This record gives sequence, C-alpha cells and structure tokens, in this order.
Amino acid sequence: MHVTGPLSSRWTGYLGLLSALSAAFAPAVAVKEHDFKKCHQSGFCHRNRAFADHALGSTGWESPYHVDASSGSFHDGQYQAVILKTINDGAETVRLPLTISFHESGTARVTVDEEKRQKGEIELRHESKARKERYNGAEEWVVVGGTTLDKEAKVGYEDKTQVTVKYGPASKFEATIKLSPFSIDFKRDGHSQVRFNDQGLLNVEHWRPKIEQPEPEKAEGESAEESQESPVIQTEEQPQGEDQSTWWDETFGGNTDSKPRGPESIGLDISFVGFEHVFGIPSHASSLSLKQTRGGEGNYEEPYRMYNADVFEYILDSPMTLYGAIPLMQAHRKDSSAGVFWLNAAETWVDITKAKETKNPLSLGSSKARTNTHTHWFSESGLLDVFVFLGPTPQDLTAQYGELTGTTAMPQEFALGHHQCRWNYVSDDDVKDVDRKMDKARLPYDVIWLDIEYTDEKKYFTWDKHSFTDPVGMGEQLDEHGRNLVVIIDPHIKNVANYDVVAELKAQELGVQDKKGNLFEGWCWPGSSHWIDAFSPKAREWWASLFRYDRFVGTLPNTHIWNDMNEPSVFNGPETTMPKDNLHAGGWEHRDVHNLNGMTFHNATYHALVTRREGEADRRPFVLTRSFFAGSQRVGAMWTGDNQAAWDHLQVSIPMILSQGISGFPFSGADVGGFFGNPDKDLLTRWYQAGAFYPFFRAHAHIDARRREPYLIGEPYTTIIGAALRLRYSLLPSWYTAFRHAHLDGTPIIKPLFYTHPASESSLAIDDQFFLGTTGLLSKPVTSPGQTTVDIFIPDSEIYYDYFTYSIPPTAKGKHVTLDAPLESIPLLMRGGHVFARRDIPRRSSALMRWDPYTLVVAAPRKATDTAEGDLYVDDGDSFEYQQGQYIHRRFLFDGAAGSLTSTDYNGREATSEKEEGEWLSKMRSVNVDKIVVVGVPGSWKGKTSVKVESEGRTWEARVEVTPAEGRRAGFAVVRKVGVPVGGDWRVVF
Ligand code: NBV
Repeated sequence: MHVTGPLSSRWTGYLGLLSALSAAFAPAVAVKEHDFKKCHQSGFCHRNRAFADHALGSTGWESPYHVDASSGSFHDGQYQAVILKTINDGAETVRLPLTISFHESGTARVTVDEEKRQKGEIELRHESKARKERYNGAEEWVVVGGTTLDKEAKVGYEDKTQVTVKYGPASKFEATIKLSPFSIDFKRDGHSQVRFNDQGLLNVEHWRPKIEQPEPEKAEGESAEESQESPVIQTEEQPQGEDQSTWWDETFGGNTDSKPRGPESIGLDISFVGFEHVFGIPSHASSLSLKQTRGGEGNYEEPYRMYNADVFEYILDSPMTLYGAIPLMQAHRKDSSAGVFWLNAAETWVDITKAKETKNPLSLGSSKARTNTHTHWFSESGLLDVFVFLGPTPQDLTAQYGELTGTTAMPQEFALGHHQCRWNYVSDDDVKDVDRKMDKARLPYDVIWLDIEYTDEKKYFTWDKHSFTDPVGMGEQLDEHGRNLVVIIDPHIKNVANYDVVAELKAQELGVQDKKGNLFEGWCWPGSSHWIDAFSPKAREWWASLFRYDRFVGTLPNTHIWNDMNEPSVFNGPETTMPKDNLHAGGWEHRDVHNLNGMTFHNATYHALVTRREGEADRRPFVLTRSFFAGSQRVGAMWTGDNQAAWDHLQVSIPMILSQGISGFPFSGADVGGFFGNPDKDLLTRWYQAGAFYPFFRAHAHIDARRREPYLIGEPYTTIIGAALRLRYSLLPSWYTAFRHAHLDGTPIIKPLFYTHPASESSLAIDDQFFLGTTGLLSKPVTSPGQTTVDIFIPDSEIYYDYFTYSIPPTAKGKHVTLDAPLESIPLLMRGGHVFARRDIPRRSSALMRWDPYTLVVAAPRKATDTAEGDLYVDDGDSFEYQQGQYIHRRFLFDGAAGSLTSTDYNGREATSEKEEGEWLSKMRSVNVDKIVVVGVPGSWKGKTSVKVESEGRTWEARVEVTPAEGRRAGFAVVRKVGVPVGGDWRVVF
C-alpha cells in the first residue's frame, strides 16, 4: 500500500504546523499498519494467547474454574451460582458470580462478574478516579428487547456434577452446565451446537494488588519505553506460571496506559460443534467466511481484532481492526445455524481454529469426520456477558439478534438514492454547479455532501464565510429537485478562543476527561481539541441544542449529518485514539467503553436531528457514521471508511457489506470509486455498477483525488454509469421494501447465498454474489480489470432469466454459469418464482418519483403451474407516520396454474377507510400499477391480446402484448395501462 498523491498545499502546510507544534505525535497521514497493536504488543492479548498455548499444549490441563455446587439455584428462567477460581496452587479462591438466563425469545445469556470488584473491595493505583466495578453498562446502550425470562424453562436433569436446563421453542434447546470444571454445552434436539469452556480457556483476571518489585536493571542505552514495549520473558522471581510483565502500566507508541485496575481481562473458548464455517464480527477487510488465525497456509497469524480505530489506508485480507465492531458470530452448515453475541465494548480479539474430529459419534455409517470450529474470545475489561442463539436457520439468528439489539431504522427514501460526495466541494457555487451538471448529464442523484472544509477552520456548526456565503440559497436550489445536503460534524471540538461551542463544552464540563479528571485535550483536524462525552445525558442534551435551525444557521430541513472520526480518532493518542485511562460520564474508563464510543456520538446526533425544531420530530433523520457497535443500526447508516481506488478494494467491499448485513447493520456501503487515489475509467464505471447494489450508495474521494463526478469521465463511460444509476432508481421500490424487512426483523438487505439457501453446502463460502431483498434478483458485480464474463454460482434448480434480455442461461444447481459481462453490462439474473416492483420513469431524484406509477415484474417459475411471489412496501419515505399504519404493504401472488396475478394486503389488514387515511395515503389512491411484465410465459399465451382486470368491484380489460420465446430468450408478456391502485386489492387474469 502506498500513500496516494501529495497532500494539497493547504494540508501540507497545516500538517507541517501540527508536527512543528508537537513532534511527539504522528498525524493520521503517517499511520501505518505498525501503528496498531499486534497481539504480542497488547498485554492481555498476549496473556490470553499464552494461557491458551499452555492449556492446549499440556496434557491433563484442567480449567481452574469450578462452580460451587452449594451456591446453585434455578428460578424463573435463571440459573445463579458462584464460580470459584482457584489460585496460588489451590491455596485461595476468587468468587465469580455466574448468571445464566433463558429468554422467551429462545436465547440464553451467560454473565460472569467478579465479586470483589462488584463490591468495590479493590484499590486503584495512581489515585485513579475511575469506577471499581467491571463495566456493566454496555447492556444499557445495546440491548433493547428479547430478554424477558422464560418461565417455562426448567431443569430437566440435575446431579452433583451437572445441571441441564431445557428451554426455547417446544423445549428443543438445552444447556448442560457442568460444574467441575465449569463448562456449558448448548444443544438443539439433543445435539451439541455451541460449547463454552470446552477447551478450558475461561480466564477471568481477578483483582490483585501490585507488589512493588525492584526495577529490572536496564541494559545500557535501553530506554524505559523499549524495556516496556515487548512483554518481558518470565523471570525466576515471578510466581510460577504468571507472567506479570504486562499486568501494570503498559506503553505503546510513546503512550503509557496507567491501568489503575491492573490486569482485568476476560477470556473464553466457544466451540461451534460440527461447523466448518463461521461468519460475522465485522468490520474486517476480509472474506465473509472467517479464516483461521493461528497460522498455517492461507490462515492469519493474528486474531481478529475489534478495537475501533481510524485505520488510515487499511490493508486487505487482514484480521486487523477497522472503524467499527459488532461482536456477533454465527456458524452455519447445511441446514443448521448457531451464534453468539459477545456483549463487551472493550478491546476484543478472537482466535479461530478448525479441527477435524477423529471420532464422530454422530456420523454412524458415514466416514466423513465432522469439523469443529474453536473460537477463543478475550476482552481487556468488563463483564463476561455472552448471548447464545441456537437457530436453527440463519433467519432465526438475525431475527433474534434484531430483537435483542434493535433493527435498522426505517430510512428516509432519499437515503437509498445515489449520493455524491468528495472532500471537498469547495463553495456553495461549486455545489450548485455540480447539481446543475448532474441534471444536464441526466444523472439521477439525491444527496450532495460537504466534508470538513465547509467549516470556518474546522469549527463545527459554522460555515467558511468566504466560500459558503449563502448556504441557504444552496440548500434551496437542492430542494427544488427534492435533493438533500449532508454536512459533516465530527466529535472533536476545536479548542480556541471565541468559539461558543467549545466555551459551552468547557463551562458545562461536557467533555471526556483525562485520567486525572481534567478536560482531555488532544489533536485532530482543528489542532488542539476536546471531545464531547456522548455517554453523558447532559452532554447529549447540549449536543441536541447545537443543531437547532436558529443555532446552526444555514441548515434547512433538507440538511442531514455525517459523523466521522468517532472511534474516536485522536491524532496524538495511542493507536490514533483516546488513552484508555481517560474517563467518561459515570467514572467509566475509556478502556471499558471504547467500542461503544462511536455509537453514543451517532446516537446523540440522531436524537439531535429529531429535535431540531419543535413539531419536526416526524421527519426521519439521516446520519452516517464511521464508527459503530452492536445497536448502531437503530440510528443510521455506516460506510467502510477510507478505501482505495483499486480493484481489490472494490472486490473486498462486497464481503464487507455482506458481513454487515448478516450482523444486523445492513445499511452499509463503501466509497464508490475508492477514497484514496484516482480510479481509471473502467474501475470507476465498474464501481458504480457495483455501488448500485450497495444498500448505501455514495461516491466519495480524497481531497487530493482528481474530480470524478460521473459527467466528467466522458463517453461511453458517463452513459454506462447513467444506466447503472437508473437501474438503481428504477429498483428503488424493491430496495425500500428490503429495508422494510430489515426494519421489521433484522433481515439483511443484500443476502449472501448461505442466507437464502441454507441447505446448500457449497454456498457457504461464496461471498462475491448476493440476492437483493425478496426480489430474487441475483447480482454478481464485476470486480476485476478487463473482465468481460462472470461465473455465477447457481444454488438451486429454479429457472434464471437475464434481467435485461430475458434470455435463459443454461444453469444447473450447484454449478457456475458464465454470463457475458462487457463493460456496458451489469450481470444480473432474475430467479424464477419472484415478483418485484419498479418505477420505470427516469427522473432526477427519488423525491420526483414519489407519485409515479409502478411496474411489476413477474419472473415465472420453472414449472408453469407453480407460483411466483413478492411484495412491495411503500410509505411517505420521510415521516414517522408509518408507525401509525400510514403505509402500503402488498403481497403479490402469481398463480401459474390459474394464470393470474393478485395483490392483497401483506399483513391481512382490512382496507383503510378514507377517514383513517392521512394526506399521503389518500394521495396514493391515485397511484397505480400501470405495467406488468411476465417473463417466462408459456407458449400457450401466444396470440393473447387482452387480460381481465378486477379491482374494487369493477372489471375491465387491458391490452397485453405477448412475445413468444425465441432461441434462449424466454417468452414474455407486457400488460400496459393496467390501472389498478397500488394500495388496493386486485386481480389480473391472463
Ligand atoms: O473528513 C475528511 C475525511 C473523510 O473524507 C473520510 O471519508 C473519512 O473517512 N476523514 C476521514 C478524515 C481524514 C482522512 C484522511
């Protein structure tokens, strides 16, 4: 990887100034892989891996954690006991309260705390003002439901050595809790799926006082830092088996973490029994199916890391951490799924290994040994708190996780359109000019974005007075075509005189504090800065006040927000983020809450927008975030950060976005065109074609990248990109419907094959193609240079049609089919058996399509007498009225045997009376389905000229044109001027 082009002179000068001011820190432009910790440089990671090596490498290893049998009790769906950890060769024990909860939702939760810390019976070093307990506040931020205890759960078996609890739907699940050593075996239908501490790697680092030892003698010339940076090899003086070198103050990259509570990590091995593939734990620039991490060919050497960071120029095919983290892992195999959610917001690493079983008790008569995936999780601090999902389907997992952490906020419809961004549009005239040129080139778009340069010297909530003289005029021009503006607001607040925002932050003590309890000061884009502490309710309230129209003057209702740098990025901090011993509201150390930080800020901004003006609460905010955690999906969208204008970055965007989708945060995208560098014309074109299938579709570029708005690229590229944009816009009704499903139950918007075809073993590792919502549209973007064909994997025996030509490629279940894919074409198949909606009139923005008629496309099933199904969800795309029933959700059923297509209410609701209808719904009465296209019609339809239409007690005829099959091209029929209301019941008989 290399740094692209020189920074603009303005930036070079600026950064020069920064480095002159402080030689001790590295500005973000210099961040490289080695600026981030490897496992051996992170004390607790090193310790937990060493613990695992010791446990797995010694014969007769026994985990030192035993449940005190006399402490166990089971009431109302909850098992409680105390785990005793034996230390000092059995001389002492540490008490660890254990709670295992069984929920009505079918999930189980295992929580382990530490009694001494819980009771505050510990001492903190360095006169720290931090809290003494293990952090227990993550639940408050993350969990929104699904934790009602299952009173039906009961102990099925109990003796001195174990307790078995039966729970879940029809008591199909069971958890066998072994007391000595402590372990849990989670089973479905009598078969093990997930095991805790099966390998004996449970590790709860209990509190201990520091026994001061004489300073180790330094070799001549060795600095204090050098002596601390690499873990010290165990010496004779240390107690046997305990390497203390990383217990206390820890230094990395010139920053020392005071660690006032000493070592406090938690670790656990979680085995997925009989599963060869595990997925999730985004975000990593890696494959969808996770790799092994303990070395070996094709494997990683490092564990997957989750420690949200501003990883400038991230590298590919790596388990290195990125900007956001969702500690949800799922395992899938043919017809079975299971998962775990590790609720911990501290720095977390996960090792993954896979092992074939030598003896397989399950495979009687089969010689195939099953593979188990062993995962080893460890976090630096906090409670051990893990949820277990036993499926059995991928849909069960996403629904249960959705119930637990919430689902995707229903976005404004414009947010699904095409977004045009760059760092930076330099003035309001520039914005207006781009807006006009997009129109002139007939390139639809919905949103233009302003990066940090719009501000007056990086003071957020201000405008650069010279270049943005008339922000209101700019916003109004955009509004003429229903377009929106997104402006960036970062969490660092410039520390400068005469800036009201920072003055208020200081006066009201709303910022994150350093380890001594003083306002933390660090460096970011504005130079010296403070950070809003969005964990504080008071700070959030203040934050909300900053977005009011009379405060952030120049913003309009069509202004929305982009939150960047919220990992948080601190240029002079360890690993470009905040010192771990910084303090947040409530006295929690930053260490405990680091991975939540971005979400709290994103959340604060979302709520600020909801209250911008009284009475405006019924507009849905749009807030994009770079950093995220489990639960962020409830308030907005994310993107994958600073990628590069390179083919391999285009490629990796697909598994990254799929991984977001299965991990509950599907509203995601990657910078189209690549952030750093200048894409060549082919790459840019292919990226737009792929981007048209990202749930969040935004073009973005670095400040040093050449201008690349699609009208600049020239022919034939502009036309080809325009076609991709129009494809996106025509399919917006189907995208919006897919978002509705994500909102209802956590379903991904673009779905990997293992999700749609869980019975197909060979689909498991496929991560370069996907289905869109319920449409049956199968997309495989071209992601290699010079590529003119694509091989698409076909997971079933259904018929597939080319989306554009209706030709039927020679598909076979479990085989690849090759499609032509010259630059001007987008490989896209329609799976037989689906109905989906489009709007076919090309317009400049989604808002202008609001009252346009719909087209329904029926992809007939392979067997002529079978059915095709689909649905369409519509609401006003803007307000919260849908929560009051102001929406249309139709189910379409094409019955091949009867030769009919019917529309009924998706939820079986009665038709609304005019009285119940708000303004939008009543206006929708005049919006029709005007065109129906049936692809794959039987030969018998030849010669048909009309179809019968029945709707609202009336019957009429509509004209149909049937084009018989020819060669490989399927026969198809087009009905025009159908005239049925999109929101009503109707039937068309062919
Ligand atoms: O605000 C400037 C950029 C932004 O364009 C990008 O999308 C973010 O990921 N931002 C990072 C800060 C600096 C990046 C070098």
